[in-house]
Amino acid sequence: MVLIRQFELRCAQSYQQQKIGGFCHLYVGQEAVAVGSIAAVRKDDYVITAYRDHGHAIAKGMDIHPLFAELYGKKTGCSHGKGGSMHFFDREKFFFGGHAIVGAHIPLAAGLGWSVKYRKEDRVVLCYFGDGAMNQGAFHEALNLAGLFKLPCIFMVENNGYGMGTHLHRASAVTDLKLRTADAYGIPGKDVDGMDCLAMYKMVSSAAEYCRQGNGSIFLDVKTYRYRGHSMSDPQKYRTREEVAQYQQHDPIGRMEKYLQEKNLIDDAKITGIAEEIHHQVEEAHNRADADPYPELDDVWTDIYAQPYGPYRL
Ligand SMILES: Cc1ncc(C[n+]2csc(CCOP(=O)(O)OP(=O)(O)O)c2C)c(N)n1
Ligand SMILES: [Mg+2]
Repeated sequence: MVLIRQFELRCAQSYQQQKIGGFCHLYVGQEAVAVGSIAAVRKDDYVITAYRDHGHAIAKGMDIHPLFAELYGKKTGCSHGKGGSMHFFDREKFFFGGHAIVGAHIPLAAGLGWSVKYRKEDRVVLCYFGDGAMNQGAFHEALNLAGLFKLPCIFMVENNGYGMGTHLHRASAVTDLKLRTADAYGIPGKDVDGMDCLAMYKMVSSAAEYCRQGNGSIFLDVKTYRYRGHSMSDPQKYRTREEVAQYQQHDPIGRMEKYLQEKNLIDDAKITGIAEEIHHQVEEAHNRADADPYPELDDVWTDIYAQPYGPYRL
């Protein structure tokens, strides 16, 4: 969680220095969701998410150098510098993105679930999306099929209360989100505190067990909060500073530190040591990515079709 937090604070700085092109949506405040849930499953389980994807990529074990490089549009980026912040991807680590179109990856998660079932594997698919995505048609189409075919998917809404500047209560007729999947698609749902890493870990551990036993999908309404704006260019006029400060009192990193201190598993020196070590790691990766080369002009033709230069250019 500390690595994700520091990586993203560096991103914010780099964005202001105009090193990052395009959109950049920070995950600050939501770290416990990705970390607690991904720690609860195996390395060969699938993870797929939307555009607020930095935390999931890091929690899934991606090295931060190719992530910085991707943000800076460099050839060494995980998507060769052509995807940017919203399109982190690592097939070998079973991290299937990073998707910019709201709700569009949820059918892909169902597809991954279908492949697991077809191959008779016991993997699970962790699929994350925002509260705004739950009103997209793609969400409903995907959950209908996941419910029908009993696909091994854990669908997690990272319910941070807002879709851009619109509060959930102004966008959804039914705001107890788990009610929307149980009766409609036969997918049972639970609420979970997304500011609590251990709560996430426990909930996803049992959900994964449920899926691996062939019982079908699970839906989790994960209550969380983003401290930063929707993207880097959000003036945040739709909420007060007091509201943000209230959630920051339940900060997932602070809560974990307190828990570990109460159990005598960590002390102040160790906490400072972790922060310093991660600071060096982040600076080193950033500097390396900053010095890396941009893609060649010819790279504009690659990564479009399965064939290196596509069917039209041999
Ligand atoms: C199909 C589609 N419509 C609109 C947008 C523009 N858009 C980008 S993010 C967003 C809000 C989504 O909010 P939510 O799903 O709650 O995710 P959060 O940003 O809170 O993580 C919108 C409307 C888009 N990317 N795709
Ligand atoms: Mg949201």
